[in-house]
Amino acid sequence: MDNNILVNEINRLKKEKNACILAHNYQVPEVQDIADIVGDSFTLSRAAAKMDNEVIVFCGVKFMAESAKILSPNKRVLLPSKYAGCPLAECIDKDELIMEKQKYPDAAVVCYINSSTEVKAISDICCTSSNAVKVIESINKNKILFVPDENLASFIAEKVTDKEIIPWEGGHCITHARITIGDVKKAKSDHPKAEMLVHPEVSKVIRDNADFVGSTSQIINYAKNSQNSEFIIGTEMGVLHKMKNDNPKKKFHLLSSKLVCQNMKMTTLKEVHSSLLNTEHEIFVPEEIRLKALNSLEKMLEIR
Ligand code: CIZ
Repeated sequence: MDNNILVNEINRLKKEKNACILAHNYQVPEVQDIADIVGDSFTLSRAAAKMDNEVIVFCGVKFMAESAKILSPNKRVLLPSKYAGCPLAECIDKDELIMEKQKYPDAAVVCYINSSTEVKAISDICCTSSNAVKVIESINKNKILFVPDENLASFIAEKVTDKEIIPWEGGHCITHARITIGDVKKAKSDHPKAEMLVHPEVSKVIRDNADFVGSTSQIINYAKNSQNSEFIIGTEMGVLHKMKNDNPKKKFHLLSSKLVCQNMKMTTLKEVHSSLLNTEHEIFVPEEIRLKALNSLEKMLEIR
């Protein structure tokens, strides 16, 4: 089936099944284009909780679809590509977190949304890259065990100086970790007038060379509101689609051609179509774990 036919079929099936499509900012352009909402995991989690469709097709990776299911247990949540996982979310499991918690019994436990449902279930509160600083500031303990992204942990530690942030060592996003200082030097020398905008999942040395550090949505908004007309973008290439659409007169350069997340690219129009047609691949979360993970997600959603 060619793409036009697939798009028509997807739209027909959406109506027939009372479904909505949510797509992460890192999805391929054609999947972003058929989505009802495109955003970061914070925006999409909130949207999933509010939508009254019976079916949510979550174009992203597994932990995102699971978060939608945790927040919307009565809806069918479908992940079009069943192999779309997140290596960062797999950096720590429940047993490792239990052991880490025993080392720091007086610390509050904050998990990044890029974590498994089991890890969310034994954390005090969850956060995303757009609200991490606010979430940490809201906690009335001075010691925070932060899992699993150590780069985001070090970014937060620079912003919230009155708390001790204990990172989970070795936890990082393999896509953002590919960027080297050599990539930064090359991009800056190729585009000397450009502002460099990066995600907090990059390492400190890259972050220290940036003009702005933020989540995907914050990077997209920054570029829209900036007076500058040229940008070097240090996050997964999927964000460029919206940025270019929103700002046809501005120029965007990917910091490195290595900024491609293979897991995010697994979802194609074909998978979305097949997911809607055959109800593939439905996400299930055992109720007992769901309720515990819900607690950490809801606490996050209460923070403005
Ligand atoms: O929070 C998210 O959705 C991720 C993984 C990145 C971002 O900044 O949007």
